[in-house]
Amino acid sequence: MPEPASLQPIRADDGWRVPGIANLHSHAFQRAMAGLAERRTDPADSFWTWRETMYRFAERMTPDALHAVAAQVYAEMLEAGYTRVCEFHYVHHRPDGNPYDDPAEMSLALVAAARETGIRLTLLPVLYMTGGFDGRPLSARQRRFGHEVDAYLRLFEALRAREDEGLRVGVALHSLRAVPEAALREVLAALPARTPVHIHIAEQVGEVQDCLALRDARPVEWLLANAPVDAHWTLVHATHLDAAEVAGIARSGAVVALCPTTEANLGDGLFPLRAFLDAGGRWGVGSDSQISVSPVEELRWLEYGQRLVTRHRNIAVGASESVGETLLAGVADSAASATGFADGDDWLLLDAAAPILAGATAQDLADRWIFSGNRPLLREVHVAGRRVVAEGRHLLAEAIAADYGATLRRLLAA
Ligand code: NGQ
Ligand code: ZN
Repeated sequence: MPEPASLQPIRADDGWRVPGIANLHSHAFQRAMAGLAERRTDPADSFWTWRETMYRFAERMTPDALHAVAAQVYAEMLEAGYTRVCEFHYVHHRPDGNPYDDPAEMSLALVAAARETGIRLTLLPVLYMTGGFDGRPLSARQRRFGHEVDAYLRLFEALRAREDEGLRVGVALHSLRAVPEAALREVLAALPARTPVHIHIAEQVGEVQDCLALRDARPVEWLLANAPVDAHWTLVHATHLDAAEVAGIARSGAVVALCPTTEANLGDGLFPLRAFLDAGGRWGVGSDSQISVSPVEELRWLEYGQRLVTRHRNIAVGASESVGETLLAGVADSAASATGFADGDDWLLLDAAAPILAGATAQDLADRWIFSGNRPLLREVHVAGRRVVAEGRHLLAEAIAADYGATLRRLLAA
């Protein structure tokens, strides 16, 4: 694995230079429903009732709409300091479940949006086959997500043929709920070495219970015993872990993708961060449902969640006593293996003239950036030698927002 770019912030004439941040988990289309699932639909609202609302939004997505929504959210990601994004993409087919003439059409809408905005895209077409651990068929609303293994591998290969300096293609298994054991083995056996593999795992207590009932093991326990989990794997929301699972993930070298704002929004539960750090575990963050598109907010809440339950301060520390430095080192360390992109020369320029950074030094910059204020401090963002954000704004922000606005009004009227 290549060495990560230097983490030391560099003071330049016009600001502080820091490395770009990898977004390890995104469902771009969910940007269109951010803030629109905050009304009670049931006295016992939960992740599962939210999911029904989410499915209704997914149903409205067309290739053009997905392109407009993804361009908006990718531009927002760049403005916030994410320079690579892992897109966990499962809205593949027409709403009735039939493939588009080109089965890659929805995927290509995401590729086009990434290219326009300049973000590096790790596209993870999702394998989604069943509606639960019991193998029940997909519901009507899930049908546009589904593939048989052969068709899935054809999609994967077609996308992989397009890889270039801005695009990597990996594999996503939606979850153990959605991918039967035989299919999991068949897909893994067909992959080229070093393909990034991502999976949703153990986000909800309900899925831990179902997995125990049907497979006699907890999801992470089952996965570690039945799949060749290594540093190319990313376990998304490994929220519910026992001590053996914490140690097992750390030993495997896999990365855990944590999405603290989404996990809070959906009422998932709290990841055992301190135990995982003690075990030497690797982790990164993701914007997931896009209710927040800000690595600063994800990192802040990763730490704050721990403070609230332990009633202590400064939990995420390691080689450094600084929480900000430890958090930024964590996301930098996992980025290359989770995204498949070497740590390149992507960098951010923080506004040295911002009052929040008055008198800053290389030693306190990370803590000030992550733990104070609400105004984005980014002036510029550079990806692969191209400046894509200037004075805090994506260079195409206006046109992209106009297209997004028109698209959203259409979607909401439908
Ligand atoms: C998703 N999102 O695929 O968008 C999931 C919800 C599921 C998160 N897990 C659906 N945050 O897990 O079945
Ligand atoms: Zn997800």
